[in-house]
Amino acid sequence: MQIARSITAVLSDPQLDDSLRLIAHKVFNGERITENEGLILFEKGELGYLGALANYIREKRHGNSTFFNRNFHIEPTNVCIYTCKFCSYSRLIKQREDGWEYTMDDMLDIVRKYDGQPVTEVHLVGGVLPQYDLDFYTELFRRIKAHRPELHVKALTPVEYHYIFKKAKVSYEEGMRRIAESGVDSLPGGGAEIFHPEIREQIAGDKCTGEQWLRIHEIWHELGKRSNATMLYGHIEKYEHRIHHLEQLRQLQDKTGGFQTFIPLKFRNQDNEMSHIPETSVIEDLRNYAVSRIYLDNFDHIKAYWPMIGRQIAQLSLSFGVDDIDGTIDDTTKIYSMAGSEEQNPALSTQELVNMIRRVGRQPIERDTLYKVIKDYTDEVFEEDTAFRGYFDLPVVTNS
Ligand code: V47
Ligand code: SF4
Repeated sequence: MQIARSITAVLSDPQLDDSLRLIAHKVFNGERITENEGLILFEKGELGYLGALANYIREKRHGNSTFFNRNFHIEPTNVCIYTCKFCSYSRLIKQREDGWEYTMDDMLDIVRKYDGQPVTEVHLVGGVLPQYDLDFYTELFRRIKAHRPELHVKALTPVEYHYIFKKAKVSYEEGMRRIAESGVDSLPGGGAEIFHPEIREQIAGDKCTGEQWLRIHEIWHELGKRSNATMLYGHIEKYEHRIHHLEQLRQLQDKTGGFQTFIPLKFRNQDNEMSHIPETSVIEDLRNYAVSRIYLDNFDHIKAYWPMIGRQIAQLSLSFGVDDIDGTIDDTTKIYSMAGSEEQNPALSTQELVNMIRRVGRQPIERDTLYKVIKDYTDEVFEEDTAFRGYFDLPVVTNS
């Protein structure tokens, strides 16, 4: 299913710029594009052109399949020793009475709340505080696994790992080995922001560097484990910084093959120190998904994270290179509602996710975190589903 042009229509367009035609030929032939060509795509590629190329790759890899999972988040705290300028969620230690700080029992209670429910993944990430150290987290992961061994634990980013390993005086290698032993199954993609030091310094200067982020993922991959990667875009970075970021990821993926999914994260500007910067347009968001799909030829999946981008753009993105829209979430994350996302209480039932995917002509597939297919919902009929009628678009069900 295509919203716009096909790659063959693009290739036969007599008006097409020569450099864009060359790139389209490369994509059609399955060849890798260079950094300079990536930059050309960002600078000159209009939406229809980029969509045609990205959709060609997406359908070659996955056909119409569109992946989602059943998950929930645990955010241990929103108090943080760091001061990232884009963060709407965190509170400084001196304002800690405005935030929350869960104990280990609080977090185990959240896990227990899902007993008997068919969730497959817990995504655990939050602020950085001294009491959440290596011993605390390894104990927490062990106890989660002891309670529910089959629940996939996707936890913490190099931002936390760098901090807790330094505090425990262990090397990254030793630290990641202990983390794997304690039950963490995979790493989420957070904390990547923008790797380029000139930009990172200005927006997230006091936390781990881009190089450290990449090194921790590399060590994790060497242990035979998988992880995701993100990029925070649409603030003070330029296209060249986005390409630099994508290039670092592509190089590491060539080396290890350990990344599963790339998740572009649109900067949301409510209540943070960068609120004066306007947010990107929907067209720029779709262009960014498309260039990411084209550039990262060694990544299997591109994800649109619906609590951040909103359900409707997530649906549109499925024609611009995206094949995954994350999961049910169950209103367990505050990062994006506090930053101004239209999704103020993010929660979707399986039925709602399935219908979102069907309404844009794609096939809904429930996956586990490692992309093993749990269920193909293509022909599923929901008894209570009175809303869905073929491919007509309907107002998205809201949970407010
Ligand atoms: O690293 C914080 C971002 C990330 C804002 O791996 C913001 O499956 C936009 O990484 N505007 C954490 N973004 C979330 C994350 C993630 C989300 C969903 C799925 C996965 C996965 C990973 O959120 C942070 C930061 O880049 N963030 N504040 C903001 N105002
Ligand atoms: Fe802390 Fe993460 Fe917010 Fe940065 S983005 S201030 S590390 S919670």
